[in-house]
Amino acid sequence: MNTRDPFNLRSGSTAFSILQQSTTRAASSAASYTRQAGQQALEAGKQALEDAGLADGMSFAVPRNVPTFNDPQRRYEDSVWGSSGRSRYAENGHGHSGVAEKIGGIFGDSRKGLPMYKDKPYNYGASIRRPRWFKRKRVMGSLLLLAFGCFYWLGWLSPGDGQKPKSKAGSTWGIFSGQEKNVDWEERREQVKDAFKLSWEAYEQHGWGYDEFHPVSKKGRYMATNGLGWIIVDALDTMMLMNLTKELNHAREWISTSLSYEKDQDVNTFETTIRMLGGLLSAHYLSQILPAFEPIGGSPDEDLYLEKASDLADRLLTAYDSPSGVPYASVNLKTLKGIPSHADGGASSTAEATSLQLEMKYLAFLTGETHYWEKAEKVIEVVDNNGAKDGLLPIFIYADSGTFRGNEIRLGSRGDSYYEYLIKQYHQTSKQEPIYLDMWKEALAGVRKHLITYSKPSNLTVLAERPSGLDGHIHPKMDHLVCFIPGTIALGATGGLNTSEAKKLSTWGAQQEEDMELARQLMKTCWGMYKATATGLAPEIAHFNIYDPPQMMRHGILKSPETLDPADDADWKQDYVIKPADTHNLQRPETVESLFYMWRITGDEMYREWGWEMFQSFVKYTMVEDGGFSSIGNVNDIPPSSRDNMESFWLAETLKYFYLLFGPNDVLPLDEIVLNTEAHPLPRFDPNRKRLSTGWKRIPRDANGNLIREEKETGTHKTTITTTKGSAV
Ligand code: DMJ
Repeated sequence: MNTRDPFNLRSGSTAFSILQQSTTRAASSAASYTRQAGQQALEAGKQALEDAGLADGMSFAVPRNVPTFNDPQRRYEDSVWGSSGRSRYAENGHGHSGVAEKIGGIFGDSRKGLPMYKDKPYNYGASIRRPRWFKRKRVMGSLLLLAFGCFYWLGWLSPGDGQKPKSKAGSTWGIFSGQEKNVDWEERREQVKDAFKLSWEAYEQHGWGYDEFHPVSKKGRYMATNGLGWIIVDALDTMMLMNLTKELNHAREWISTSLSYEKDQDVNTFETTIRMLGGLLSAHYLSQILPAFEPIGGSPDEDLYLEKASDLADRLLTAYDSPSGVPYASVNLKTLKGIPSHADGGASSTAEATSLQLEMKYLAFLTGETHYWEKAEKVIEVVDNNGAKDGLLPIFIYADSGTFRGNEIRLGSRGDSYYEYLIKQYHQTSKQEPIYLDMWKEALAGVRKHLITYSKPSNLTVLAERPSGLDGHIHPKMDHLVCFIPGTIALGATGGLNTSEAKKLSTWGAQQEEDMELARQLMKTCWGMYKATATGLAPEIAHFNIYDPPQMMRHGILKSPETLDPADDADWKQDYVIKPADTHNLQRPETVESLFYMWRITGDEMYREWGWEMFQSFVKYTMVEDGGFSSIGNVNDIPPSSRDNMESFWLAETLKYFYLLFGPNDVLPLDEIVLNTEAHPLPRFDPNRKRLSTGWKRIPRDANGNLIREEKETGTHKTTITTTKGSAV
């Protein structure tokens, strides 16, 4: 039985009311916090200026001493994340952590006295490199400190006096935004951490080592003898970001002593790659750049994460040994044999076959082993050589022939992450592989042309499906899975920069503006999937009422309401149709994932507020009373029935994205990393440093998008191969 109850679920009050109270508390304390923090910033700023010999002539005197707090956890966070350190309230609610102390971590030696992680530096040169955002901390710290002091001096950080904030929420950017609206985002972020801790504690207590966890029945299940680390490995990097050292040590010990991939077990090639390989690689990456997790030499398993990753990747790579190079759906970890899918005529899912590249390419970069790179990129070449029209791919592909099965097109299940990995591959290799940008642009243009339609009566933007190919009818359905797309479109438009920076680039233009608008509209539709239900949680799938004939985006853009009216009888709710089979919620991450990108990229605080509403709904309706969180059966039932299952992506993705959404923007800057499709952060790198480069070229297309192949016999004569035909609608 869990004893911790941060959301006070067991007190008789609802979690929601407790959250409301804590929100109010946080808001009222924000005023005194900002005043005190501003004062401390000035003190620290003066100290810094004095240290630099610049403070002569300042007309005011401030005490040189600032409060000191000795909690090691707080010292760690303050120093690791620099400007990102949250305010740490003392037990009695007073005595906020000094900004100066946080900034001390930037200026001073942050390593002393840190909780050390028993590992050693990994000696592949590239991986030891600190990312730019880490190196920039001192400079950023100085600038932020001065800016903070100035804002305080100008009275902009004085919400306690009842004055309105001086700038609009929509234009906010960075650490001050929450304070302007009296919202303590750090407090909210801390609540996400509490939700993670509750989930983890329940798992540790009742499901430790199991790959599945059922928090209501308090049981677990192995997917293979003694487990594959499905939940533990997937959660590693979230624990690192949250600095949960005790929990992380336990996980690491289990990986070191209990995890073996030498198992006569069939596993799904894609899921094992994105969750396990991705989880190990990101744990390796973060352990290189976060001081508290930096490896220390000498222990027998000093390169634990990377060794496990290489071992696993070698096994997974045998799935690619098909006649075409497209991986089989599954692979046996011991016999090293690829296994065709038992369904779908043996075809692999297209998304699954094409969302393995970020992981394999990073491993190739780390180890210098080019075969990881070559096998993964070969898949994309084979897929692209099918010449799918307008960059939109059928959702099944045969591993034996490398050709598509059927012509069903969607960006939901089985289609989704193919598109995501196009733009992310371009970013991962620091824009050295324009081929993937080309493919991304083609696909996004295809989406606009064939898949974007409008709902009625409110003209919400819908990314629909084409179950019979581009010539067939449009099916106005969106899996929740599609909701990764607003964030990915925004990421593609700005490269991960916020729009104010991206707009200064020569590459910015009308297309990027249009892309951002499409991202905003789709974000609203995904948000509506939550707002339209009784619990405030999205169903697994939403259908839409659309016009007859469908109003396609290519016929003209329709205007929708700026905001979604929360009233029960609001018109826009008629646009959504939730079918009985689709009412469950698996605590999926895609919408909060997109909110995170949209917040970082636009700086519009509305996206954070939407995320906060969502988070409260998750707490209210998916928390299990005596421990953990579970997916639910029906988003329109109050209270909803529990499905008694906690997916690993709840820890790996959903809570991580909430945590990042409510946290500071300098943690994992989007222009320096890529997140794999399971939310595992990997660094961007220059492939030339390891002599890695794109090993293929696209077959040219004619004006209609058909492949132009050169006939081998003559070597000169060109033949147009007509591929899938255009759309009829
Ligand atoms: C995750 O495993 C990944 O995000 C994947 O791309 C899609 N499905 C789940 C989450 O919904």
